[in-house]
Formats: sequence, C-alpha cells, structure tokens
Amino acid sequence: MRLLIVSNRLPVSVSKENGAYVTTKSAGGLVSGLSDYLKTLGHTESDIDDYVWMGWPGMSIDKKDEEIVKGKVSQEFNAVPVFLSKELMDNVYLGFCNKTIWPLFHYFPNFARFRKEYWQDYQRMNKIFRDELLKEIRPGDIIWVHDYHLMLLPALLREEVSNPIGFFLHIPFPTYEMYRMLQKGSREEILEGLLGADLIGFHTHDYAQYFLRCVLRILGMENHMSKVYLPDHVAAVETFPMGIDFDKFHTMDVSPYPSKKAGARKPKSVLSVDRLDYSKGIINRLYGFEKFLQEHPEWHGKVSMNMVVVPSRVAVGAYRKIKSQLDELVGYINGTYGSMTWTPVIYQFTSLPHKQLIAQYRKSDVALLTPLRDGMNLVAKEYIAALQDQKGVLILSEFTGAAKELSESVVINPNNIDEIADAIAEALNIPVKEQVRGNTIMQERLRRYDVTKWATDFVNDLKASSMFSNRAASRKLLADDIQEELLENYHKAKNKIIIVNYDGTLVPYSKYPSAAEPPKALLGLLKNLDSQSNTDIVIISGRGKDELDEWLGGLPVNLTAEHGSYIREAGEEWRLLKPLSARWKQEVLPILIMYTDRLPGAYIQERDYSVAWHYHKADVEQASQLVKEVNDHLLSITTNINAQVFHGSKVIEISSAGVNKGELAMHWLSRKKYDFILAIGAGWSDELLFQTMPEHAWSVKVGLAHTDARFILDGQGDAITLMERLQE
Ligand code: GDG
Repeated sequence: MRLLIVSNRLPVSVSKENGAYVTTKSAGGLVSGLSDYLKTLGHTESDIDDYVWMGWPGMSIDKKDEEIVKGKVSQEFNAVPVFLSKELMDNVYLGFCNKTIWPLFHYFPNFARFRKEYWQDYQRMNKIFRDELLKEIRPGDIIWVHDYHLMLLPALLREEVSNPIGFFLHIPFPTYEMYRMLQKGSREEILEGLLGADLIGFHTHDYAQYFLRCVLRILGMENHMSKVYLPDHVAAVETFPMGIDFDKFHTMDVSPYPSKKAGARKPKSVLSVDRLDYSKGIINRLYGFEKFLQEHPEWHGKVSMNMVVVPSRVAVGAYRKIKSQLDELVGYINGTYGSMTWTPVIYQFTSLPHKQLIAQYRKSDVALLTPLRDGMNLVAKEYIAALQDQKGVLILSEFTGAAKELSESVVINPNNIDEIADAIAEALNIPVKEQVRGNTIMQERLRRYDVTKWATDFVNDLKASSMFSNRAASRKLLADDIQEELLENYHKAKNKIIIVNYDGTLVPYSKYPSAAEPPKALLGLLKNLDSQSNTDIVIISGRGKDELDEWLGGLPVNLTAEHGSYIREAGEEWRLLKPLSARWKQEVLPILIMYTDRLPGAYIQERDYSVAWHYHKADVEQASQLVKEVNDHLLSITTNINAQVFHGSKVIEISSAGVNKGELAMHWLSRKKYDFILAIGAGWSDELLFQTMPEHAWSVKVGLAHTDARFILDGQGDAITLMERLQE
C-alpha cells in the first residue's frame, strides 16, 4: 500500500547554482519528523511499503526545466514537485499562510493581514495541488495532507476520489474568538475544506476541541463523540501528539563534535534552538536571561546562553523586524554584562549540521524554550531524548503542545519575564539526582510514543475512519443497480404504497419551519405518482394539519399530521387515528416555557396533540448544551404522563404516547396487501417507521447516519430523483 504525503514544501529545496539545479534537505518540524518515519517503511509490520511526497520545490522553475527537476527530486527523494509561480507563492506562502493564518493561529492578531488576493490565491493554489494530485493518485493510495497551507485540499479531493484522506495540522488550532477574525467566506470554507478528510489530527486535545467548537459555531454542525457526520462521509477528529525518532537522538554518534558537559568549574551552558519566529518567544527569552543576570551576579562568568536561531521567512516584514530586535538585544546584553573572558550570549544565526545540533543538546546543562505559542515544539523532545547521561534541565513554555507530555520539566509562562529569570536560577540548582529522575520518566514516554508510532497510529486510524465512512455509506447505499431492482419491483407489483416523510425528504430541511413550502414541481410529481395505477401515496409529517392542508391539501394523496395523531385519507376529512388525550400538555408546557426563557431564540409551537420546542434561531453552542438537559428533563416526566419525546433537527417534539410513525405505518399497511412498499424518511422519528416495515419493503434513509432502514440515499435531491424515476 502506498502513502501519498502532501505538504506545501517538499522535504528538499531546489535552488540554482552556476546554472545547475541543486537540492538541499529542508529543516523544520514537519520534514524532520516525517522523514524519520518514512525511513522505517518496509522494515516494520505496517502494510504501507511505499510512499511519494508531493509538494512545492521551494522556487519557481522555468517551464523548460520542469522535467529535469522532476527527475532529480523523484530519484533522490521519492518526491513529485508541484510547480507554482513566484507571484502565486508570494500571495499564498508569504501572504495568506504566513501573514494571515500563522499570526492568527498563534494568537498574534495584530500581525495578521487580511487581503482578498491572498485568500483567492490560496484557493487557487489548493486547486492546483488537487489537479496535480489527481494525476498521481492510484486506487488504494492513502492520502495524508499536512498543515495550514492546504486546508482546502481534503474537500477538493473528496469530490474526486474515494481514497482515504487524512489531514494533520502541525500548528495550534485557535479558539473560536481568534478563528472568527478570518474573513467571512474563508472561515467557513476552511472548516469545510478540513471536514473533507476522513480523519483530522491535531497535536493536543485542546486544539481538537477548539476546532470542533468552530465547526459548531460557524457551520452549525454538531459532533458525536468527536465525529462529524456529513452527507457523504464521516469526519473523525482526534489527537496525535507528534513524536520524534527517539533512538536517533539518543544513540547517534556525534563525533567529531564535543558532546560532554563542561563540568563543575566551566561556564554552564543554557541552550535555545528555534526558527526565527515571533511565536517562539526569543525576545522574551533574552529579557528573561538579562533579568536573571541582573538578579544573580553570582552567576556572572559562570553561565552562557547559547542561542541557535535558524533563518526563516526573511521575506516577511514581521520576521525582519524581530531579527533586528534580536541583534540589538544580544549586543546590549553582551555589552552590558560581558567581559574579555566571558560572553553572556553566544548567538548563531544559522542552521547547524544535524550531528552538531545533537552534540549541542548533549553538552547543554539547560535548554530554555519559551514559545508564546507552538503547535508542539519538537526541539524540547529532541533535547530530552539526546541526554545520554539523563543530566540536564528543560525549561519549557506552557504554551507549547509538548508541555502536555513533558510535565517533569520546569514549565513556565513565558509572558512573565520574572518567571523566566527565576526558572533559569532554579534549573541551574536542580540536583543531578533529581534531573536524572525526571529525564528518565520523560525519555521512557518519548521512546514509547516515537514518530513511527505517531505516524502509524495516524495512518491506522485513518484507514479505520475511512472504512467506517465507506461502510456506513456504501454498505447500504441505494446504488443504481439496486434502484433498477426497485423499479422493476414497482412496475411488476399489483398494489403499491409510497410512505414518504415531508421535511428533509420531499423538501430540504429549511432554516425556518415556515419556509418549507413545496415547489410546484413537487406537487406535480406527487399528483402524477398518485395517478399511476394502484399506487397509494402517504405523506407523513410532524407538522400540524392546517399547515399540511394549506400546502398539500389540494392533492388527492393521504396525509398524516402531528406524527400520526391525525390522518386524512385521500378524499376524506381529517380525523384522529385513535382517541387521544392532551392532558399531559399541562405538565409539559411550564417546563418548556422555563427553558425558552433560558435560551434566547427558542420558541414553542403548540398543536392539538403535540408540542414542538424549536431552537433553530438560538445560539448553536448554547442550544447544544441546554438541549440535552431539556431532553432529559422531559424524558424523566413523560414516562408517567402518557406522552413521548422525539428529538428532531433543531426541535424537540412531544406528542401523545403511542402515536408515532411506526403505529401509523401499521395502520396504512393493514388496509391492503401491498406487494411494493417504499418508505423514505430523513429524521430520527422515521426510524420507528423503518423498524415496523415488513421484510420485503424498501426502507430508505436520506442522509448518512446509523439507521434501521435497509438503504441510504446521499441527499434530499436523490430522494426526489428516485421518485421521479418511478413515473417512467
Ligand atoms: C512546526 C510547528 C511543530 C532546528 N534547528 C536546526 C534544526 N532544527 C530542527 C529541529 C526540529 C525542527 O527543526 C523544529 O521543529 P519545531 O517543532 O521545534 O518547530 P517548527 O519548525 O515551527 O515546526 C511546531 C512541528 O511543526 C511539528 O509538527 O512541533 O509546533 O510550528 O526537528 O531538530 N535542524 C538542523 N539544524 C538546526 O540548526 N539540522
């Protein structure tokens, strides 16, 4: 089985030197983590034995050279380049990704720029990726899309292929208040884009919850056990804290670089490593170190901060600004506190060779990582893993995903400069025994959940989620060939009955109950079907009889209102299906009034033998919390008062006990011996209808969900198409 990895950047950057294309391996969390996993393929029990990595090669390539570059990266890196122009990438990579999404998702709204062109080019770039992927995808491939540059891609692919599609976000997903700052349109489309995946993974539980909250607040979609049910698939949302290649960092021979700690007398070393980024809190770190020097003169000459800053996104203004701030601050600290024999801050603005980086980890007494926000922060994990002697102290910001797993470190709030200064002093004084104890626990954890486990877990869950989606959809899908069988049964049958639910089946669910008037074409269709020989049509609804009369009264079909309290047989008057009492309303109404007062936007609709409590106008989130309480409250009292509760789409309905669509179906089916029965419904109450259907009946649920119906149709439009076909 082949894994198709898709990310904005390939794991290699292409550049041109003296007229020839050269490749350099890219640095960064995503690439370093995934590359380690990919190396294990074929050597583990996983059934993934091959991979291809698709992405942008890092520069725009002349059309005439595309084949050369393609050949080079494919041979050396199993990669397929997606060629994108410089103009496009300026607006997308430097623009929407790094000037809009990155600052917003890292809680720097003041740095966020919103420009229409950025967003439009982001949409365009995601479509180019889709088109290039379609050329590459083979049946059976597993597609794994990475990170914030490609958030629209899952839904774009979903429209075209049925392969499993996974998405992983490497940066934080922000809270609703931050996320909603995105322009209208884009904020919906990004959520919908992500929901195109079978599995959406985040580093932490919080990010997953924030995402689900945005889905609820912005798209109005609820989740059940972190699964969002969509018409054609189920999107599962889960947490996968990314790991590292523990053994590599722990056992690598890093010679000729020195990797031993300097010993008691020599200056201690406090290490910091990150890409140049305002989210990494580098400036706060320097202020913290300065404060420490100010308050602890006894450490002067005995400790140095070794700061490795990897150049990144230098074309973005905010990054250039922080670079000059950094240069200035380092100069100031060294000028103020340094001496001929001691440099307080040793600062390298470069990317170190890998061995040298690991040597630095091992040599350092303390690692000081102070991001203001960081999706995970792999450097923290790498530092702990690299400590062969388990000696060293990690000071880590609580605003990193990694802090959730590395709680034995000194966890700090990097917004507080005093806290950074105190943490440095504390770290330098932690007894070795205590260091070894804490690091041993963390190393065990990192060894167990390493990057291979992380990726294998994700891919296995993706396969399971997509099977769940496909099973739910295809096991019961009323496919074309089965529809042919249905039509044949219909045409051959002597007595036929079509029992069809109104809202969600004959007309789409509408935001406002009163807006679901039947279109003319539908009235024509129903009339036509009814006039076919030996065909009875029954329309069932929870609506009141007056409403149904107004909309459908002119048709010669059978109608039932209030979930079956009333029936109107074709050509006759409305009557009660059986004697009913409405005394229970006295108990139920005060409860509903109380909850209506508590939920602005909710309202009560009272009918003869049923009461509906609508909340489609209420705040989705507030409603979603309160509705469970209302439901439970009603259920607890209705068992004793001869009433029953149904939970529909943004409505709770209470009706007289013993009146339901199942009972109703029995009534209609007992009238004749039907040899063709079609029952179609979309709502929860239709399940009772499906449950009472005889074996030979065609019971059809509209919309993907767990159902007792024998078959499923994708959407309301498909239900109409099926009924239209019956006319032929
Ligand atoms: C994003 C998210 C999330 C660093 N300096 C050098 C070097 N590195 C390597 C490290 C590490 C990687 O780069 C940095 O990873 P981080 O996780 O710390 O940060 P981001 O690049 O911002 O990554 C982040 C990550 O994605 C994974 O999901 O954790 O939150 O922002 O692996 O070793 N490598 C070399 N020389 C260096 O000087 N060779």
